[in-house]
Amino acid sequence: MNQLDKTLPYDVEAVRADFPVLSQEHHPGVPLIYLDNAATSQKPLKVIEMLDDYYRRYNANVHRGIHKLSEEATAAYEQARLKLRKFIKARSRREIIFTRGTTEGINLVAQTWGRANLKPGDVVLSTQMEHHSNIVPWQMLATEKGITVRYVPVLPDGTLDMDAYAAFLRDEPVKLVAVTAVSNVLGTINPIKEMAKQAHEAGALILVDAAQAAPHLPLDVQALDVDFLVFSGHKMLGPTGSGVLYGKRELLEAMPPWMGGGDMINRVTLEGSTWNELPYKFEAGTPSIAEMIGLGYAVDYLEALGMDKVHAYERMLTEYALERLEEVPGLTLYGPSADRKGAVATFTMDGIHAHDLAQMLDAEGIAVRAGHHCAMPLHDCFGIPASARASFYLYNTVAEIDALIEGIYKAKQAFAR
Ligand code: C6P
Repeated sequence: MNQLDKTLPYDVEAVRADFPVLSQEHHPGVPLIYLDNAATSQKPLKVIEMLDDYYRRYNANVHRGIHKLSEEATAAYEQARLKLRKFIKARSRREIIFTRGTTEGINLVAQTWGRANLKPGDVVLSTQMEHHSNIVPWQMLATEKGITVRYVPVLPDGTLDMDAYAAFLRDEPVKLVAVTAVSNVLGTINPIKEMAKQAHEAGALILVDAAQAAPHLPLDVQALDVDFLVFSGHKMLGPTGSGVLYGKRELLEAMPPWMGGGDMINRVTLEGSTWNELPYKFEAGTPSIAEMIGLGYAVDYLEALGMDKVHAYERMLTEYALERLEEVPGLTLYGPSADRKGAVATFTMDGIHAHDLAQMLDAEGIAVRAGHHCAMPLHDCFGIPASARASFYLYNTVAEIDALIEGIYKAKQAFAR
């Protein structure tokens, strides 16, 4: 075993035993090495069992019934909200809006806050490293409202051009900064606290896409002083269809609702309707009940390990992976050094298309992602159509990274023939 294993902050083998999928064979006789965690994470047994228990024992709609089953489901659902509040250190449970994921959270802010507050000529300041879900909703709003979307450039080292950021805030009527905390391609950890401070000094609000941050780093929305923050449950051990929009209470109170329907109203007459209190004003219809309770269990799991430890462990893994990848002739890495990035290694190989590489790695049992990773403008910046991405999580090991490197060498040999 590698010398890194001596300094592990937790027992990785014990953690791996909690994830049934990790012990399966990917192909007959070939174990699974799952390195596509930025796309979605695997789920621990506790979350899987919780879903089973919910549907077997207390499946019911929430906030509606007065029967015991509905009360039990409602209590578990609202308990999950309290766990999520604590996880990101929000002031109040009313600031935690349950969504189906990051994409829905950003669209909610665009369609409510954006529609109500932006006027022709206003600027939404995004960045070149955003996932499409933090670009397209603003472009859609630009068409509708006559606003402009501008983008902070990415420097060759994979960090944001902070001089350009300051200049945009100084020279343009920026009303909202929409930025990712961690790039899903470069892994870059952006200086969110500083960016929030600068945005506020310029009179703008800030929305943070924490899809790649919440699973990996401790988050404190009060210390960061961000206005909105969104993330997806499925990337942090939780079920698909679960997610959170955090918003400062005074902003959420002032925003009109988005979708209309059950649960989000106070009173409905044929002449008009009034709205429910937070957070329900933004949760129309039957929500993802089992999924949100499952996300609460996922948060329990993460907190039991400790987000500081998760981050420390992943940093070790990423450092090791980058070191090993740098040694591979013909391989180009994208993004900053391990001390400034999340658990992502994105690369291209001379003479091998990313898709071919991913396919050859799959034959070795290694799951990585290839393509533009829903970040086409970022790939345009680097002048590449596609890249391969290995992304790590709390259950990956140094041995798995060694297998990845071996797999890459094998693919190189095959293509050299
Ligand atoms: N990135 C990836 O492989 P949803 O699909 O709503 O759960 O998350 C969207 C999203 C938003 N922002 C960032 C930074 C993201 O990484 C993602 C999802 C996955 O990189 C799937 S495209």
